[in-house]
Amino acid sequence: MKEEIMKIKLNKNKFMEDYIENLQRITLKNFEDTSDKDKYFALCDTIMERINQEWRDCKNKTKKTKKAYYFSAEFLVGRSLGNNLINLGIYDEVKELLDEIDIDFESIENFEDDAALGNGGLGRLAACFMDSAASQKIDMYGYGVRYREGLFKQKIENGFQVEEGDHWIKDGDGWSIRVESDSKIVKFRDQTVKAVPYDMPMLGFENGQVNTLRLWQSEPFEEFDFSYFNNFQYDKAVEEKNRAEDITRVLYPNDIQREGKVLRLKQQYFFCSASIQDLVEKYKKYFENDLQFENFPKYHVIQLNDTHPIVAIPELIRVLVDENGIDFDRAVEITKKTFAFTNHTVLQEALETWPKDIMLEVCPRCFDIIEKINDKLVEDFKAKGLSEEAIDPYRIIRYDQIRMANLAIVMSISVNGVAKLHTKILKDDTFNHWYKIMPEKFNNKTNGITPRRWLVYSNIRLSNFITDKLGSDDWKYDLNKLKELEKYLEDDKVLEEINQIKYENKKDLARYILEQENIVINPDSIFDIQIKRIHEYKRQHLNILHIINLYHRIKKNPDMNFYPTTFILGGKAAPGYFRAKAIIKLANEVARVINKDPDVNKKLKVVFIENYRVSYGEKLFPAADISEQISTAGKEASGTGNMKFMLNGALTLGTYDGANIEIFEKAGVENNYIFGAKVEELNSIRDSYSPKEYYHKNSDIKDAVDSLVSGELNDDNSYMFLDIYNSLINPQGGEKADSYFLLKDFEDYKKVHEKINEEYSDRKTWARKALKNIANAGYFSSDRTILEYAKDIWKI
Ligand code: GFP
Repeated sequence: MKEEIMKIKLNKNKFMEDYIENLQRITLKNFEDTSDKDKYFALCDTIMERINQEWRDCKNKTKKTKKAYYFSAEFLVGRSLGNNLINLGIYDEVKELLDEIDIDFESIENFEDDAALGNGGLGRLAACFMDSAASQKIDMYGYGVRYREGLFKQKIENGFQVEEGDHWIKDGDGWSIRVESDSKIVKFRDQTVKAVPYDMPMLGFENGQVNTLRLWQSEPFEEFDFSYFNNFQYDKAVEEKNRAEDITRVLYPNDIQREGKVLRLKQQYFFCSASIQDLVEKYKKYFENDLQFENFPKYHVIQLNDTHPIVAIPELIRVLVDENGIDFDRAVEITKKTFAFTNHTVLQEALETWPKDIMLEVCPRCFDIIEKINDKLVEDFKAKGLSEEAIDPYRIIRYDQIRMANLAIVMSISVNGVAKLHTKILKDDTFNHWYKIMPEKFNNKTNGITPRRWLVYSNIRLSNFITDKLGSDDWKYDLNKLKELEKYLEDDKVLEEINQIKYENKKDLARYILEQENIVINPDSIFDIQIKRIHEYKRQHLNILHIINLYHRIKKNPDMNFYPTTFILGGKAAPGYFRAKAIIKLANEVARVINKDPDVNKKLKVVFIENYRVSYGEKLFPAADISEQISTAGKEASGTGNMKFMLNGALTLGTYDGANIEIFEKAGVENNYIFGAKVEELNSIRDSYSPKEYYHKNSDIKDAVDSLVSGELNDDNSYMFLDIYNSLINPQGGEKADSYFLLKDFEDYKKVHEKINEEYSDRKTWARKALKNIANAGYFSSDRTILEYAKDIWKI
């Protein structure tokens, strides 16, 4: 790999000349009069110019080879500037050059809004895969949606989450090229729109490869209706334009009501249809003289990132049959060889189903096609002698609901989970009926993260340390090389350095948190961090309940032996998810009470960071001592934050869940903190579990749970804390009490915290454990994951 490196050569004088010229050209101003924002955009421009030739070469060089297409409704890219410079191998040089003309890189970097085109793990995984595919020279195109508004911006007002729009491209978009000439027409039953592609370059790490992420934007054919306008009907004149633009206006439109559901399916169909048309059109062009659609799967493999893009399956059949005259059965056979499906969760609510009437309203022809596939499936089962009842779990359409996962499983070459345990659960439980009849399709691809963004870029100190200790930066190309760091496990000086790096990172984070949240935190305390989407199964409320009880214990016993700890939480709640919002309010309220209490606030601090996002994560992961990964066993498919923490030398405090298990395997259980019931145990007690028993038997649990309703914590009459209380021990309306087993795991969680608190003071042993984690994080590189997809599934 190293031999192939072709750092984009930086002719420093030319670069600066171009940069200043671009800056003046795009602003029509003299250098002195330009703003920091101008400077940011001019830098994007200059870099885009530099890579343009490589990009075109990559797009054109390999037309007649098999490529992978990653279809995903989410790409949580974050910021691109720093990462692109790292991947081009010119980060330090450009920083220095800017410095010479008094431009502070960090301040202009802050003008880049995160491209938050995703919710969490699934979307961020897609972004890591784009980075890794390019870095491994795998030809992989991403296809998705160019939402005008990304994931909402989270404001915390009086402890409550308030959502604000996130118009991330309002000032421009330095990293996309609008390729008007590749626009497509997408037809819905009631509306026809133009899909315009915006291409973003995905740069390989110092290897000259530039892949493409193509995001589609929905536009009208006419900007406005002249005759309405002329007749003073101004709203009416732009009605069609607004309807077209609504389709890609916002990520995850609220879909509590039917209109929202229709819009969501429209988004899915919109980007899938445009992408499929794009592929088929190009195929016809390149294979003009040798056009056989039977060969389509030889050149294309489409990886479906969860259920959202599954409608691409009937869409390919539609395009083949209706627009290219292929016979239906042949089209089905071709399609079956083209798709592969990744599942990311076993939570039933996330396995999408579409009501028949909604699909008929959005894309009726897709419904016809799905119905035919379903009929054939049912017929085949009947021919094999299966009863109606035995066929039920396999049906794609049942009670007028279209079960998208079933469609994907029937129509794909591969079905994969995203961590060992998750894949096992898919096989043994969620999709067991399918696994029994087509075991060969099922496989595991444990997730990964890109070490470029999550270490080289975001933790420069640690990155330099590793290069220094290993004598080269080969590890950036092959993360398994980190293993060699183990030779320093007994080297006191090196262990001291590890602690020092962490300490410096913690000081940086403390400064940032002071700036952003106006809270003073002590870098000498333990930084215990839980950052992720807020969801009951992720159990942020277990963390908070524990903090409440800890607070009470310190209050009662001020001399208790306790290493000062800062608990940091962050994450967004889905706008319609009341209880997740209650958890945010609770975190903020607990922080308020504790942080203002002079009896404890030297020992205990709690911070709920506002608007957690990729670029905030880049500051948090490098500074963590403890990585909280405390989901109910069996519920977190993989997790990827856990990997980012590990790579940055935090120890995992986690349950036996998702990829935590593999982290423990690689880094050693003794170097992490494991607690809680395993999935087998939870399965065996599910019906008999009584959280009340735990509540009555354990005074700490009672103490924490009661504080939700004792008046000590104020939820401003929102009844949010009562709702959490009820969910745990006093369930309402048929809900099961404590379905995520917080009270069952509480005591164990408390004990493991005590252990951490005690062991942290042995700084040398701690550093050794951190080093063990870093040295064994190589497996969790998304380079490894993407190579597995390429080899096992895509065969490219
Ligand atoms: C989902 C799953 C995670 C998994 C990611 C990526 O992400 O366990 O790591 O997909 O496969 F739940 P979230 O929606 O939880 O962020």
